[in-house]
Amino acid sequence: MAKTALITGIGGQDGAYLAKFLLDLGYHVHGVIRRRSSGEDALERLTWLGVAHDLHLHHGDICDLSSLTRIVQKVGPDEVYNLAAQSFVGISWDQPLLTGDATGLGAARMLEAVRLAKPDARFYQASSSEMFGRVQEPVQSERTPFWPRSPYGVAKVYAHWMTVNYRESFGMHASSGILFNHESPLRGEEFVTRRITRGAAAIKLGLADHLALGNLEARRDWGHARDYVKAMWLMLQQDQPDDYVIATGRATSVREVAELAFRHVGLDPWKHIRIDPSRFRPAEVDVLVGDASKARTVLGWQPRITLEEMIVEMVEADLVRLSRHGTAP
Ligand code: NDP
Ligand code: GDR
Repeated sequence: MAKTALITGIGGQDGAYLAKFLLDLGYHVHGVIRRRSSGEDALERLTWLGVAHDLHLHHGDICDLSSLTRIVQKVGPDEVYNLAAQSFVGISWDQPLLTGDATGLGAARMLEAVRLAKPDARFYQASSSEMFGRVQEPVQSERTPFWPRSPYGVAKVYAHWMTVNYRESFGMHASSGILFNHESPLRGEEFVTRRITRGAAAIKLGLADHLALGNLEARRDWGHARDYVKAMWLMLQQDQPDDYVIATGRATSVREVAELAFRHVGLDPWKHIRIDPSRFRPAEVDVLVGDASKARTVLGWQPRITLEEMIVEMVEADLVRLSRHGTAP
């Protein structure tokens, strides 16, 4: 019999790819979306992937326990993926309480909704490499202690431990994926890879002449969202719930990503990139690189798409979108 999945944050980058992945497996896919005054925008990514009409969508908010409980009760999911969050690290210093509410307490609310309405559902929490922050080991694994460096990272640590706690306290099948950065053409426009690919495309098309960036020396372990949503699903197919690092094992600087994107369209990045000091963060995470050997051994998971392939895919998608709409970033 077809399984039923419920995804919070279904309109986001990962939610869209996960929805498509699960639909392709034959799941009934339900999602939680927030009410907006301009309704269509919430489905933009799902439309891009051609799945917007194959889903069951429910209005709810990760800050509103009663809506979440009602949705879980109504849907009766086999699997719940909690992806909803205020996910932008940069803004979490400006909105620390909202970030704590949505990104931290939001996970607790979702765990409560599942415990109350469908306690045997399997639960996935979107944890983050930002929890490692000021890294305590050069390569981070499930055993590396956390030292978050932003209100976002702090909120994710709370959500992570609540997931572990519900597993230990109530025997829930609750797993947490500690995912390192993952990108795609559906990445939000404020994140650095997308700023770079969109900026390179805009300059190439003559819609802009420069791109403002912050810290070029930050290094991240960048993978592709399409590869990473498969790891989420694999975690929920295991007999035992557990926590897994999902990463490529390769760190690359913002500077190098800019080189890749601009060179792809035949531009010299250093003629166009300007440093904007206001884009530096109050506390920076200098370098993150993950050890996903547990996921490789237990889940049989490994990344397929290289950073180079991903950046080309992103630049090409931005060229298409900007040519169509003709707007500057
Ligand atoms: P996005 O920002 O693209 O998506 C977040 C989703 O959460 C959006 O659909 C957003 O809805 C929704 N959301 C935000 N606030 C609320 C709320 N109050 N109630 C209901 N829904 C809400 O993030 P990603 O897809 O990139 O990431 C998915 C999850 O994984 C997030 O929890 C993120 O923190 C985490 N993560 C992401 C990583 C990455 O590199 N992408 C790495 C590690 C963890 P709306 O569109 O209405 O704003
Ligand atoms: P991150 O992603 O904070 O790692 O969080 P982001 O792309 O925002 O920043 C990565 C690094 O690039 C530097 N940087 C810039 N960042 C942005 N956004 N804009 C710029 O102009 C810019 N210039 C340099 C940043 O300082 C940083 O060091 C992402 C999110 O998806 C989180 O939700 C997720 O948990 C983590 O990845 C893993």
